[in-house]
Parts: sequence; structure tokens; C-alpha cells
Amino acid sequence: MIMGSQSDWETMRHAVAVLEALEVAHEVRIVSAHRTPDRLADYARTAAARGLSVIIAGAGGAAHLPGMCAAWTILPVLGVPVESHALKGMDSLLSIVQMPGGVPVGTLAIGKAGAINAALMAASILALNDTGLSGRLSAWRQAQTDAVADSPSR
Ligand code: RP5
Repeated sequence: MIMGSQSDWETMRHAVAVLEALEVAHEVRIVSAHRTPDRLADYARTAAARGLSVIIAGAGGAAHLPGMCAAWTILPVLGVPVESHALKGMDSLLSIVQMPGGVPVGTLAIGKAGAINAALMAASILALNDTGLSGRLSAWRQAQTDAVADSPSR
């Protein structure tokens, strides 16, 4: 998992929490498309050779991190638009989702929900070749279902 800034952690920590709950091996790095472009190029170019399978990239504002990451790797890249102060994350969303045909980024929702779902989608991809993870993911979904009350408490 990469994020553009320390300030993205408050959002992206929700993805990490899901990965930890599902016992998905992961690493977390700050990599900025604009402030550390060489770090991004190196990270994306070497990701597959280092054994990574999926990259979750969270960024806000002019959120070029997921797209530029996808430009340098054929690994699946899942983009999380972090909610920005100025435009409430619409800038982040549009920056991430409007990729040109040929370089895909799987774009999730703005903010916490997107971070959670990015982790779940990454787990789903990995579970295709990991029966243990598949079982943990099914159990996670069942626990979520079981936690929904029949009626609201008043
Ligand atoms: C982006 O700029 C980051 O992903 C972050 O969401 C946004 C603001 O970064 P900071 O100014 O808070 O470091 O690159």
C-alpha cells in the first residue's frame, strides 16, 4: 500500500485494519507522485519483481499517484480518493477514475469506505489463489452480515 502523504494515513489506516484482520501480508509506504517522483517510479517498476501482487494507492487532490503507479506496472492498482479539504474529494476521485483506455486503475469510493473496499478487493484478488484467505474473507463477510440488527435501536 502506498499513499501520497502522511496526511492520507487517517483514511488509509482503515484499509490496513482490514488487511490485518484478514491476515494479508502487506507493506505501507509514503510515495508521492509529485514530491517523490523517483521513489514512485522505483517502487512501481520493482513491485512485481519484489513479489507484490496488488497495489493499493491512496491520494488526495491532484491525485496522480494511482495512475502513475499503474503506468509503471502491470500489477492490479486500486486507487483510493482521499477526501480533500477544498473540494471534498471530488478532485481526488476525478483525478483517479478518469484514466485513459489502456492503463487501468480500479477506483474505489472517496474516503474511509473506499479504503475499506480497496483492502477487501485486494483480498478478493489474492483469494483467487489462496484458499485460506478465501475462507477468512467469507467469514469476514458473514460476520458483517451477522452484525446487522433486524431493527434499529431507539
Ligand atoms: C497528495 O496531496 C496527498 O495524497 C494528500 O492527499 C494531499 C495533501 O498532502 P499534504 O499537503 O497534506 O502532505 O499528494
